[in-house]
Amino acid sequence: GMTGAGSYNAVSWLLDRNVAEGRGDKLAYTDTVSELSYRALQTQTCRAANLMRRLGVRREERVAMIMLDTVEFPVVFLGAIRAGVVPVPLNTLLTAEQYAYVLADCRARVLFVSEALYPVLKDILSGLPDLAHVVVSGGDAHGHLKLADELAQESDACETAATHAEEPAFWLYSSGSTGMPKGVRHLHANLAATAETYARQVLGIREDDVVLSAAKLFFAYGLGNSLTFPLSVGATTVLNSERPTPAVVFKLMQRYNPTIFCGVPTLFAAMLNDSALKSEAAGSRLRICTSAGEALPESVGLAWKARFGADILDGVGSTELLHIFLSNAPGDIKYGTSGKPVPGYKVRLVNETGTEVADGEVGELLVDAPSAGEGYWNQRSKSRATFEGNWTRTGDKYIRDADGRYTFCGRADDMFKVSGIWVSPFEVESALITHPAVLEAAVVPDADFDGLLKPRAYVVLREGVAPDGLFEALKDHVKQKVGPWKYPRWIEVVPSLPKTATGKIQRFKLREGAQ
Ligand code: 3SK
Repeated sequence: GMTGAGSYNAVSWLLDRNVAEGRGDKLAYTDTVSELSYRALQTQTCRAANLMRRLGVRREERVAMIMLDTVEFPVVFLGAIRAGVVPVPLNTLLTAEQYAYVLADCRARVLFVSEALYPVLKDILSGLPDLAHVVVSGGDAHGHLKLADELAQESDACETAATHAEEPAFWLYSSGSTGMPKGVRHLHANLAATAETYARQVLGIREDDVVLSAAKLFFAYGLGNSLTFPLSVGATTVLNSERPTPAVVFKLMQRYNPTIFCGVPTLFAAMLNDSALKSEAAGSRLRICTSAGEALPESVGLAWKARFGADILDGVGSTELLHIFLSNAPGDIKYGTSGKPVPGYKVRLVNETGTEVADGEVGELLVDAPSAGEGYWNQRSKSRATFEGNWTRTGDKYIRDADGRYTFCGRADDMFKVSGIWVSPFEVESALITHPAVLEAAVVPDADFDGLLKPRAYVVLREGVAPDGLFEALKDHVKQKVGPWKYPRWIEVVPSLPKTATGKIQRFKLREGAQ
């Protein structure tokens, strides 16, 4: 077993097993520039583990990663875990101040950084007393160590640390809707827990799959899609270091013909609207797609299925729980819902007093997850508020129907009452985007002349739409779709919506602007 006194290192299970079972020559990764077979990935991670030790990093210490999605990412991430060192992959889009906070918070001993991302860091590195080395991947090393040169000095032979299944293997920072990011400590056993539940039993990933994920490896969603899941079955992963625009994704689809594509709703919608969609070859081998980050509108799921013949499995996960715990399943899809609990996960909907609510009533979603993080680093009260024994609070409001399917109603703190009746911003947004003029929408409460809360909408229009007479049409549209009191009293056209790193709309930012 994975628990108890015996040792368990996630890299033995995820990676070494592939070589032991005869998949050494199979392609594990391509990033359009470099390729790594399973055997090459095994030896490179051994070199990386040796490098960690040579640089003086001890077991349980953290190394930070600010790296683009290239083949060096799995080498450093799995190399650290092999050495019993704890990698902390960080969002590649943070500001210098956010990096200064997070690097100090996790006390990184070594920072692995892609050369293209170095400029934002150069002024903060001297203010980090725990940081002993910077290792730069690709291009100029800027006076620091160069990853390729350092790996080249190391031996292919290494010792895999005899870690415990229940010790922290890596951390992920959770952005949340407010406050500084919090470091979630994830255990060695958590990787296999997501692979054996969602990936195997819902997604049905197989050895012959070729996976392409728009979500990057530093996100929990991308880490599962592009590392845990494909390695767990010996499949092949295409990594994309660029921003995943429709044009970039279509080009990769044409070149590599993935069988699984993992996207987010905004991207699926943008791809369906893009002129590159006409390229016939793209997506011809797709057998299934996944969506997370925010709820997938029904219209997008149906249009995608009609164009590509592949379903999108909409699911919900979190950084705290590592991957998806509620999902639609092949052959059991209801677009517009988040589906049912993933096998191995239990969910509950509770009211403010902690009592379970009946079908058809809104409650906060709690999850009993085999892949839950151990807690937030150095955040006792936030850990206690989120990780309640076996149950993890998600902060998401859901409703369950008689078939046991769950539908998203908004963040616990985004709901508001109009005329004494709860309004889910998400419900009004969903109605707005069924109007042909609207690409995206966000709804927040705002006070009217009488100081009473009413919905205010921010909309991103589709290309070429003229706003004349549009606002009245949108108000009527919402009244008809979801009820007369829910229509947005004010509508503003914006070029884009503020979103978290995982694609969730940051309504709190819009609320601050509104009130
Ligand atoms: O945003 C999600 O639904 C998600 C899915 C998988 C892993 C992590 C997250 C945040």
